Amino acid sequence: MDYIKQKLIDVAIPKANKVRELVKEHGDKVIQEVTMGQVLTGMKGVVGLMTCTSKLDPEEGIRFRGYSIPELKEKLPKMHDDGEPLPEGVFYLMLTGEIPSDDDVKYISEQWALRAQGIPTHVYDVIEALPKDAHPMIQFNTAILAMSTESQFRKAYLVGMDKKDYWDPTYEGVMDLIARLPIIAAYIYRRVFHQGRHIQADPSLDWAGNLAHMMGHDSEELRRLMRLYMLIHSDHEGGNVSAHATHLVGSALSNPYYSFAAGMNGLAGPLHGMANQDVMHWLNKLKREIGSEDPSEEQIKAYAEDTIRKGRVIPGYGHAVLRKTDPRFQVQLDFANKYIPDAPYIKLVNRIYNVVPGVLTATGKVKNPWPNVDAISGSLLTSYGIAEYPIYTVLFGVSRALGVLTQLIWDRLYGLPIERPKSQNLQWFIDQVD
Ligand code: CMX
Repeated sequence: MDYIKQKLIDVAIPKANKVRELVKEHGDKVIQEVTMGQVLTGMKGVVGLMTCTSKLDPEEGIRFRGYSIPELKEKLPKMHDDGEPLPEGVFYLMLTGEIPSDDDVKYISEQWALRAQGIPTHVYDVIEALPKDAHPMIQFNTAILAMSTESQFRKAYLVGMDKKDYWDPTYEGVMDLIARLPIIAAYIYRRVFHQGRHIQADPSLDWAGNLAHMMGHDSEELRRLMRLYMLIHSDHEGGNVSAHATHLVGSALSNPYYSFAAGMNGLAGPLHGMANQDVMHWLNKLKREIGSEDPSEEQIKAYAEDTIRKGRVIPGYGHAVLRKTDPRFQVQLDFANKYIPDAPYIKLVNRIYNVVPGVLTATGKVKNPWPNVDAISGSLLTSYGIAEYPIYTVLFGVSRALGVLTQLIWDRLYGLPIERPKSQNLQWFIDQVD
């Protein structure tokens, strides 16, 4: 058996027993009071999920299995000493709870390169049947669903299997899916933006480096950026829309492809992953309407205030949980300051950072006026020549697979049941007050 699967069994059995014991022995224990406000404003702060891959602190930001992003940069295996950690490493960490060795990361990289080879031709036919100007997220999500013909979970389920074993074909499907996503993403990118001139995968490259390569960008610096991008977008606890949707659909024992496609449909919303594309539209409109490539802070402030006055959101700012600058924003800014401090878009991002938090705070209602991950990611990619904004959410999705699909494997290792919260009509809520 694959040694990672054996490791999972060893780690998971006592934990799954603990979950069963908690439900059996302490199922009636009240763990939290929930307010009307919480339920009616998106269930913020309501503990309704169990996720072990990462934890989000409002002040500090994300920790992956207890490790902050700076700690990951120090501890996870890298291609080069001064480079960025390999996303294979954060996947291993989220899956097993342990920092991987160089060999573990190499093993995963090789597994993914091997599994990437089996994409059936109908997946490409389905993509080609869509108009070229269909948004890349439409093409991406359609391709994910088309790949579900390969689902090992569904096949095993039809044959019949013990509930305790659900996680095993889920793991196989997840590994296949993650392996294939960079190929699908690059295929869509080259189809839409490069006249369909596709570039073959190079199996000797790492997962993120290969994605950059297949997109047609082979500089070492861009590979480093892609590794960083894939690392930091991979997971953000269990309650964000893409993770929660994947988990919810997965709780019906839908196969990993269906479950992940559900998450990606959520990621395509402008308040979630599509914000990275919208930030670029906002920046460019700002420059156009001000009539300058180098707007001043006063001009940016007036433009941001105008956006608010019109009842619109400033993309890339605010967060449902975070209450400080997103460390995923900061680590990208550090990267930009190291490699391309003078890039015009980075200067603009810095200027906006000086101004927009004040504008949002002045509204008196925005709970977090600070930048999130999306406030800079597009500016970085654009500065490196990936200036086709609609592909940004697809790249976010490729990375997000690492976290939400690991969560799905763990849902099945824990043996979590179908999710079914109670809903009530408006009168019920009014009656609570009366
Ligand atoms: N610009 C303008 N108004 C904003 C705002 C922003 N960036 N962020 C929040 N607000 C507004 C909300 O729309 C809300 O207004 P109303 O009371 O009139 O409805 C009010 O401030 C309170 O909202 P909140 O509690 O601070 O924020 P929410 O938890 O409801 O929403 C988020 C969080 C991210 C959806 C919101 O901050 C937003 O719309 N940001 C811009 C879009 C964005 O960058 N999304 C990406 C998030 C990260 C990711 O998932 O990738």
